[in-house]
Amino acid sequence: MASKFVNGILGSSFIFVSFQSFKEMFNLILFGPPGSGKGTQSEKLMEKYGLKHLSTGDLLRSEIANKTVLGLEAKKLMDQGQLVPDEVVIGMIQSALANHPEARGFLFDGFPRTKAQSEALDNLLSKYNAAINVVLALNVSEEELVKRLLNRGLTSGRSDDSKEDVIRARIAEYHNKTAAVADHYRKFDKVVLVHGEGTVDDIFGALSAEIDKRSAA
Ligand code: B4P
Repeated sequence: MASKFVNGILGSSFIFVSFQSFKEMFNLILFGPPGSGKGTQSEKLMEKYGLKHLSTGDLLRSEIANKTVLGLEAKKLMDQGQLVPDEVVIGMIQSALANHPEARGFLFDGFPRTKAQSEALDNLLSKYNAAINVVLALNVSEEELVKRLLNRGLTSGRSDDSKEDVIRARIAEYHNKTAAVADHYRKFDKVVLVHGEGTVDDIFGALSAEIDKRSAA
């Protein structure tokens, strides 16, 4: 399955370019379980800080909308609440970084989601003399996550939001594979827990305060 995906991406959009170094970058990971508000807050943060927003969920949904081979294979996994293979999303992020040499920094939303993706991201950024500055982790209870995603499913048309068992499978996948991402960055003292329940504006205020502390330092 993974190699089929990799062939798809290598055959289509995988690009090799020479790396450009930009030392002043500020790179942020917005972290949390499905439905914790990563997409919602990313929209506001990229507008405020001028960061380039990279959402692997959006990139995958765009492949699905365009009915590419990669998108059709990804949809099968996403519809079961499973993660897409590491090689696929790492390839997408590599291309996206290479395509935005002008970026002041990146806001990674929904990536990395496994330990292997975290290590690959660190390696990619090091080629730009850059690193992750902070991981902002949204903390939301499971019942609130399920409620939000079922609610979004009423209007979004997203098949992975319409069934409670798929939503619970996504949350289980998060605990099984994605929680390791926070463990990885905790070793470097880069993880900050932010309460993710309350109004969108209050949560945005708390996230902004954490960024301001670090970007001013
Ligand atoms: P994603 O697209 O990353 O999305 P998500 O986890 O569903 O949601 P997010 O946390 O962004 O929540 P949102 O702001 O929208 O992933 C989808 C799938 O793609 C994954 O399951 C996986 O299969 C695949 N995938 C993606 N990246 C991958 C990777 N790196 N590796 C492998 N597979 C990958 O908020 C949700 C809802 O809550 C919205 O309706 C919003 O309006 C509402 N909401 C937000 N904040 C709120 C608040 N404060 N109060 C009340 N409601 C709120």
